[in-house]
Amino acid sequence: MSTILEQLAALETEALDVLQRAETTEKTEAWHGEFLGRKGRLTTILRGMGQLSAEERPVVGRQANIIKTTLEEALQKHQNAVAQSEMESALSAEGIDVTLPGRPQSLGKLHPTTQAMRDILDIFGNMGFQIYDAPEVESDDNNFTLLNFPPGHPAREMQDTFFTKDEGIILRTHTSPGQIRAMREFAPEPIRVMLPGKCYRNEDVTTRSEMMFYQVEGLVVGRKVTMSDLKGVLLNYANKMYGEGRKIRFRKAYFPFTEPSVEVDVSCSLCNGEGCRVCKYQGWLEISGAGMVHPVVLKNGGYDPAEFSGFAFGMGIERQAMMKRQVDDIRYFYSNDARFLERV
Ligand code: FA5
Repeated sequence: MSTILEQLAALETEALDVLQRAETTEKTEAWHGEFLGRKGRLTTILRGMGQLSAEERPVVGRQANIIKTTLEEALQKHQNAVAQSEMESALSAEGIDVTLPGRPQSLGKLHPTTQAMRDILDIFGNMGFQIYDAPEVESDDNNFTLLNFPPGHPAREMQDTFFTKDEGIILRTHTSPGQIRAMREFAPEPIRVMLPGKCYRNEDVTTRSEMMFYQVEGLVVGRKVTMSDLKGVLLNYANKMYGEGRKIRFRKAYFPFTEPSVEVDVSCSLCNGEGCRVCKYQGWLEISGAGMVHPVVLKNGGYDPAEFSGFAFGMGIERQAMMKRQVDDIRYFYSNDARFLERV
């Protein structure tokens, strides 16, 4: 009898020891099979009870039951602990650290041409100008003839033109043909409009020139519109666009549709007119062509030049954006390089 009791005691010690080292549910199940299962080691020992006497059997049987209960309870406790720790490690593996900062989302931004156009239209909008939309595919008449470029006039060569298959229909080379459209719509009422949009010129592409670019045209017609009004409007624009304290200057120029005609410069905002790399050491940057609307154009628009006068100006949007954001090559604008578009 004592050998069976010894075997039982040894089994209990070993089983409890092995159980402590069973770290997974799988291992605890294997432990159960090995020690307590139908073919397990406890059953195997108890098979030897057949050889015991009738007095010995209940003693051994009681002891075997005590050990079985002890082992089952130990298993239950250990299984709970293993399940708990397995759950904790699964949770921490999948876990979300709510204290981490969020990942920044890239929102995209407006194209620099759109930004410049909006800035410009905002400034003139505050001066009471309305936006007037005119088409990019234009008649030769509106683009040239009615703007006082007679057929064969050498000034037509100033703007290399893209023609269409249709006789007399071209891609507009500037926004000025919109002047004729606006005047014909509103005459004889006074007008104050901005005409934004794309223009096309069959030119070599260089750091300063594209074949497709944007302009915005300003046009004011009324009974007493003067050159000083033009200067006041453009000075106010220059201060709003390039910062307070800007000066402007007019240089004499030639456009067939304005008389007198000028090129308008703004004092460089970077060097304050001292001269620097951006203004090519001139102290001035060109912002616009401008002038008083030519009497022939007023007449073509439906106004009596004896009674009405007007001024007009036309500026290149990319060139304004280049000056404001210090971009040195116009070709970046439409080459779709995201690095440029993100930077400016
Ligand atoms: C004109 O187009 C006139 N219609 C402007 C005007 C309007 C004068 C009203 C008087 C009254 P010009 O050809 O200079 O003028 O062009 C005006 C501006 O358009 C230029 O100063 C420049 O900023 C821009 N521009 C002209 N050609 C290109 C080009 N190929 N690429 C980019 N910008 C251009």
